[in-house]
Amino acid sequence: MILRDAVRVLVANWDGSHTVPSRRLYPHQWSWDSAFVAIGNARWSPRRARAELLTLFGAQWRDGRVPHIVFNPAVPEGAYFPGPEFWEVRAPSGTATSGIVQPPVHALAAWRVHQAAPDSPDSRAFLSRIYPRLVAQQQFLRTARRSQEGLVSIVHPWESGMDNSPAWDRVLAEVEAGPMGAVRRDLAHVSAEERPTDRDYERYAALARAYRDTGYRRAGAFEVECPLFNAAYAVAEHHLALIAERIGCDPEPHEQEAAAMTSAMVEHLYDDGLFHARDPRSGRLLRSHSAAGLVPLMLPGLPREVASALIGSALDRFEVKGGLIPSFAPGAPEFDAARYWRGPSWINLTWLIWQGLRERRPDLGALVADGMVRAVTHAGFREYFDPFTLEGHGCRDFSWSAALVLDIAAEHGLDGVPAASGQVIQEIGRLVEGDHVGDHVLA
Ligand code: 2M8
Repeated sequence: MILRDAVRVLVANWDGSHTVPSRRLYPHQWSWDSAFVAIGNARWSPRRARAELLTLFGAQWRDGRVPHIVFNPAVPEGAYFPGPEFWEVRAPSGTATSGIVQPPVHALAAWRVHQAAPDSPDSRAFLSRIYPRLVAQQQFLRTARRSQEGLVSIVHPWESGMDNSPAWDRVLAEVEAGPMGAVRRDLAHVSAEERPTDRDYERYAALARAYRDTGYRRAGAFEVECPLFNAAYAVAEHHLALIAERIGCDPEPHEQEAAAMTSAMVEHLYDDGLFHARDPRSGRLLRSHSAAGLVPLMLPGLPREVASALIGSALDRFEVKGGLIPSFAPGAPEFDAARYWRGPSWINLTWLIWQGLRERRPDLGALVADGMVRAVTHAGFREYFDPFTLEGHGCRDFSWSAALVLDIAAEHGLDGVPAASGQVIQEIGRLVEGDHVGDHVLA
């Protein structure tokens, strides 16, 4: 049964205080993966979900940045490239980390984790503990990454989470690719046709090295304002407002910040039915057909006509009626149904767009929720899926695919049975494993 199997994947990928995205391909803790994992774990073990986020924020830097990878010292250097020796940096806690970030979906996750057990004193204490850290995470982006137009930029394709999206091709083509200086570990686990090319990897390594050599301060050849990243930032402010209210702080500044970001996005990133990335240096829009451009549907303050146009694009350009949302529009020449972020459907990206769709178009929301469940039922908890055949790609037993299905089951139901929610998942969690985890992190 799908829910039991999902919990099993999450239990198998748990490392005592956090969850690895995949045992073999990604053997450390990743930033936005942990947020999605916490959203799913909250459904059967709020305790474990709280530990997941607190472990990640335990590696937060003094400037507020939350590194995109927190390295597990027990895992050998050669297990993942680029590992700690490449990044050459430690968090104040002493833990080795990377020096770049990922989309800030963590305030949303923290609120969901709280909502799973809203009356528990542990849950309230968790909110009070994590709130200042989430605020510092946003503060880092405002201080280090904000342009005059009020948008925040990313300095590496890995920061987008959608690493080799065709949306980055033009900017990446300008990056001088030196030798990688290491052996790629990913190809030992996943077929080369489903991963970025060597050329991509050389450029990723060159960009990360250049940023590292400025002390992780100055952007190099890659600096873009990504619609997914900026939408995540605004959504974070909305959730910080909810959290602030709950713990007796002032929600108003967060609401204002969310509204300001929403307006800046509409003014500078929106064009003709889709949000696009922008080059902050030239002010030019980097038009593409990336599904990142649909993620702003999550913004509650989006003007109605913009939301309707996005839904139109979801239907026409992304063929959302099929149930799964491709990461890149199938009609575009760069579309590739099997290669990493160049076309396949990902559960986390589809889930984010689903958040915006289900409020505005419950019929499409239901279709997409069923689509995600159908994909994992057909192919297992794969990393990504062919949007049309549902064939699974990338690694197996992938954490966020498992976690978010638990959330979908709780919110939407499974096989048209809404009662799949709540208690059933908790019961399965209890059967699969006891809840005595992460005590050292929560203490
Ligand atoms: C992928 O990215 C990493 C680099 O961060 C990689 O390819 O090695 C992306 O899908 C990213 O979004 C994700 O967080 C990470 C771990 O699942 O894997």
